[in-house]
Amino acid sequence: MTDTTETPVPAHTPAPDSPPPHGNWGRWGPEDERGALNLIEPAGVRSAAHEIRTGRSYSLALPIERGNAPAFDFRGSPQRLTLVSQTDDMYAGFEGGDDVGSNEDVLIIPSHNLTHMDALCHVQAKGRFYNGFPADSFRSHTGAGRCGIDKIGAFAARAVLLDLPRHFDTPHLEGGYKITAADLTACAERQGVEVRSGDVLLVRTAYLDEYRATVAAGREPSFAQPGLSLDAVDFVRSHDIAAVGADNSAIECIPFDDTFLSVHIALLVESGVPLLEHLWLTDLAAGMAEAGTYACLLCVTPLPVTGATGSPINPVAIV
Ligand code: UVW
Repeated sequence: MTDTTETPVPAHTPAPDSPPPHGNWGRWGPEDERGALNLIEPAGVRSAAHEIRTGRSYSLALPIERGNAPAFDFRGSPQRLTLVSQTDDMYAGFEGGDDVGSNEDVLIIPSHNLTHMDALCHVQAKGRFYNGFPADSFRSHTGAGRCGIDKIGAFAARAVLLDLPRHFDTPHLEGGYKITAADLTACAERQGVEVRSGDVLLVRTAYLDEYRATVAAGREPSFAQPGLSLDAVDFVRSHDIAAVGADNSAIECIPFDDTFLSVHIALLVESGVPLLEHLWLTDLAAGMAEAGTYACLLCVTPLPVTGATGSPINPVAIV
């Protein structure tokens, strides 16, 4: 883990320009680094617990191995390296250790590769992170001085799943499809689920199903992905969503809507809404359809790595 003991946290220089007009800068105070997660109220979590119907738990994480999701080349693949094994006699010399062995490994997992959470420092725009923190509060040696994943903490919340392929009666949304606010509203209405302030919004596109099937068949997956358009950001903001998750690589559609990383900028930077990416939502969607509910209790536990820009996660949804 990075040693941060000798580097002071950079002072918060107020943004020189006016804050984004529709965002959340200043809403929870000038020093806030948790953003829209502040919207999660204990009463909402209790109500989610009361909505549990079957008591079944669903992991939303992909297996951590090569080939399960697309990744930029610079991120590399996850690696499990054996550190010692029972063949290494590492306890020789310890009293009673001659007949005892153990196995240990080292895990190298890029923080933005498989199922993961983006911290609010992951993307900057015009030199600013969420709440106007300066982009140079991130340093190569120490990582994020502001808005790192360690500022998020573990959380539980009410979550709502919007299953768009089911809504549109299609196996998966097409690559590049731009999900709109109207799509999300219509899907929620059809599913009969109320979206409330402080909810985590889970958007299923079935992109990962299609990606994995394509790779398994030895074909080249398409670069294009379905995902949120800039228009859908209005749905997130108007419902005061605490975090957004999806079964694609970047929450947003690829090619990007309008400009590069436009939805990342609107959600992470302007609104302080953290992102949960490469979620496996297919088993949860089937379980919810069977249970006749699209709301659940969701527990998310990013690793508290000081200064990290994101973390692998294994979210658990209880239906
Ligand atoms: C980018 O899209 C830049 O990263 P992530 O996939 O972690 O959101």
